Amino acid sequence: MATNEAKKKPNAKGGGGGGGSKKKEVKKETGLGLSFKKDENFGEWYSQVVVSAEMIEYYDISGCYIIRPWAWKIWKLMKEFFEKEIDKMEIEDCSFPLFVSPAALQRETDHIEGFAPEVAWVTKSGESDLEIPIAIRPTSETVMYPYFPKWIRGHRDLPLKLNQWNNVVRWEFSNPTPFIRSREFHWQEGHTAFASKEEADVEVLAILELYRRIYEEYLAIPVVKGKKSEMEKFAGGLYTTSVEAFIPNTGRGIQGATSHCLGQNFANMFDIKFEDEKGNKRMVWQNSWGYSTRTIGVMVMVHGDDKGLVVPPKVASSQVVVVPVPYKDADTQAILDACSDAVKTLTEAGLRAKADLRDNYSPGWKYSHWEMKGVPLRIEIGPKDLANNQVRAVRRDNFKKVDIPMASLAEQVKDMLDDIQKSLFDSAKEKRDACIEKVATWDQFIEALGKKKMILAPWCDEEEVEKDVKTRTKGEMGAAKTLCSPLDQPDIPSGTLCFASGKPAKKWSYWGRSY
Ligand code: 87F
Repeated sequence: MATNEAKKKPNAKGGGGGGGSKKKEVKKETGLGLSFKKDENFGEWYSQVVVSAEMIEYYDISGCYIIRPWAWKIWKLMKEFFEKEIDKMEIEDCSFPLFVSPAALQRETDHIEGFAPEVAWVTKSGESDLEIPIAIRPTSETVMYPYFPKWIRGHRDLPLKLNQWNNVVRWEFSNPTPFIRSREFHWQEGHTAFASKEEADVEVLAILELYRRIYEEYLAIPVVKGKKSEMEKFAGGLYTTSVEAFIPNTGRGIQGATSHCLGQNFANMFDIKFEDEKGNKRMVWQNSWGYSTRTIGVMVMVHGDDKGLVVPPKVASSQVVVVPVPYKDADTQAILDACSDAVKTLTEAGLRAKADLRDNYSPGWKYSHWEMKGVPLRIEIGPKDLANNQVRAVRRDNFKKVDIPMASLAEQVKDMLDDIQKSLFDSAKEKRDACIEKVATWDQFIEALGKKKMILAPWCDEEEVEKDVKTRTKGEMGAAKTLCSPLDQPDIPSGTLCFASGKPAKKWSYWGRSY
């Protein structure tokens, strides 16, 4: 992806609306079109879409972005779902500080070592140096766990299940991309402690299932649930599970969210123990899990097209936009009223609908504008529609047009939105599945990698081999690595050999380049 930040500041509006002058100037030419095509220049296309759709504004610090209401609402809708679900699991929200003391941060040495270059520090207040610099949280294990021993004494204090919605800072050096890789990002981080490994194991998968549902049911993006290799797992934990999405245009996998079983590593380091029923002191079992605003970026990449963003109805800020189409001698007021009535009907039916009644933009301009913003359904009302007591609905996903009688507006729009949600998922899945290739040998692997595939291969599960694959595939496009071993494992006939080492294969694993 191109890195020239200055280039990524397209003027989305292409001129103003002409308000203010005496004679009303109606904007006809949209000037809204994208100048890059998704299939031709994916990186530039992405940068342009997020700005033109009014999701992102670039900021004067590299890797930091303003998230505008159009994108934040998507985040909010996902959050509402997730909050309800974790509430059922009796996980409680809380808020820990943004800052970490160096002492706390460095108590956990195993995993922090590799991450150290990404930690940002506050070293000054005003002109004076701080006596002890303080770190800004990159994640909150070391912020939270020092306090767990205060709250966990006996088995009755368990499980402890906390979650926080916050922002974290990781000083990324490579290729910042809005939503996908930013220096500050928003997420939820869950941190839980149990008396037994069994309870922790159950929760890891329950949370992973919620992440799958966010992607598949809300964002209409197919994902693979899987386990990370020893090399790719969170080094501080016991094992890591993830949901993995795939971007067909770039041929790259992308980690969608992670749910870790931390085992007793942190418990040992932070001395988090409890007295069991028999009076024995035991270490707790811990999990941590998170999904971030990266979800939104994956949505843009998977569904967007050459006309801009495409938002699945379940996460769309506005699911329906109603546009009046008043011809010259038409009864404009009656058309505007019909638009307001339609919005009222839809809103009362629980849908998110808006009318665009601005008189300084032409209908054509509005069509392009809302297409760019990815509104799932557009409703047009003109004189003929008014006379026939109907509206014209146009789908954003396939531009199909349907006339709907006013009398059944809400029901039919609901059905159409459900259908759009479903077909976005189906078409994304079809494209993703077409990118999956099962291979048996190294030659097949290299060939599939050249074709930007997500590769399913039998693997001996040895770290040395994984390292070897990385070295052997190094190049301009980045090395291939394991994305995950799917939880849902195909049969592995006896005698199957590892594609890379020729040793007996232990499991199927997805491989590919990744974000
Ligand atoms: C960067 C700097 C310092 C990732 C980092 O995945 C520390 C870290 O610990 C770090 N980048 N990680 C791993 C985060 C693990 C875990 N934390 C809670 C999650 C989900 C939410």
